[in-house]
Amino acid sequence: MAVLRKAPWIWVDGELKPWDEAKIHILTHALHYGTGVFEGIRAYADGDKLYVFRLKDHIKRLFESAKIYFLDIPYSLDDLYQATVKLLKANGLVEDCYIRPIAFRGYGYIGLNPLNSPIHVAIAAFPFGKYLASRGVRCCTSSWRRIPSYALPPQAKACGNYINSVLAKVEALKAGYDEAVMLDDKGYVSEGSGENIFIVRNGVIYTPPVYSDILEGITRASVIEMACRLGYRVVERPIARTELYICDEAFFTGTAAEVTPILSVDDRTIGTGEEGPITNRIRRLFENIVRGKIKEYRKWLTEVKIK
Ligand code: PY5
Repeated sequence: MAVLRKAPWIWVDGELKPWDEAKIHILTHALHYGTGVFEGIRAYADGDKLYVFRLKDHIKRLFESAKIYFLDIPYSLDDLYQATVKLLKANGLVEDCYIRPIAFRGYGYIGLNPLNSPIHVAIAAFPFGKYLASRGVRCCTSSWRRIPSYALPPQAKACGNYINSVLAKVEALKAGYDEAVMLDDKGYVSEGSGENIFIVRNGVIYTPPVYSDILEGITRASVIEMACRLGYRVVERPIARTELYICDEAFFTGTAAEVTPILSVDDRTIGTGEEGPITNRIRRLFENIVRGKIKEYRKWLTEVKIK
């Protein structure tokens, strides 16, 4: 069984608690009904400091997800920003980390109405390496469709949404693939189980629009900005399933996935079956940006001195 590597502290409702003491009650509303929202953030180690990638943007999205569910986070954006920095310093880890803030409805009431259950906020940060294989992944199209926003808005990063992603991910793994590509309810390409998707055709980069029921990824927005600045044309438009089979290149983006090449979809090899040149250029630029090596993108990084 895969186990997380522990860190000394977890920030819970305003205080740092030892890792093993950060616990919740069995009757936590969010455990039963998925009534929580969360974020995934990465911090990259460089000597004695960490660079947190787009920390403010992630916390802002946490508040936006919470707003959709009337989940009034009892902290300000700046409070959670400072709490994250404080946690990273307290943990003292100078290695690549994953940061997981979560706001959720706690123990109080067993009925569906969440509004009378207490709201808790926690932030965990722990050592984390690659999420998907860096050389690339083999994908299948999931038989599970991405939840349509008229049923459950994928634009909110809500805990309950992820049961849809879990169905797709497990289906892909059991069929011998690494990752699933989900279609939206109209049959257009939506996203991976936990990543946004891009394809390249004749030098132009395409990615599904928000109305294809995607999470508006922060890595996606970053890659769009980077690709435009490199001089590529980036077009947000619906993508047909068959375009995945005949495109020149395809890749996933996400906090966990970073920039990961897609090598095949439904057993159709993409391009040469290896990372394509445009994907390679974007991935390398991304890797340099997150480690603070490119001056004009330093604006995306929060530098946290650890020692
Ligand atoms: N789409 C979905 C469904 C996601 O869960 C994620 C992030 C993304 C897209 C990419 O968004 P961003 O670029 O803002 O990270 N997924 C989480 C992550 O930390 C959880 C994955 C296990 O990457």
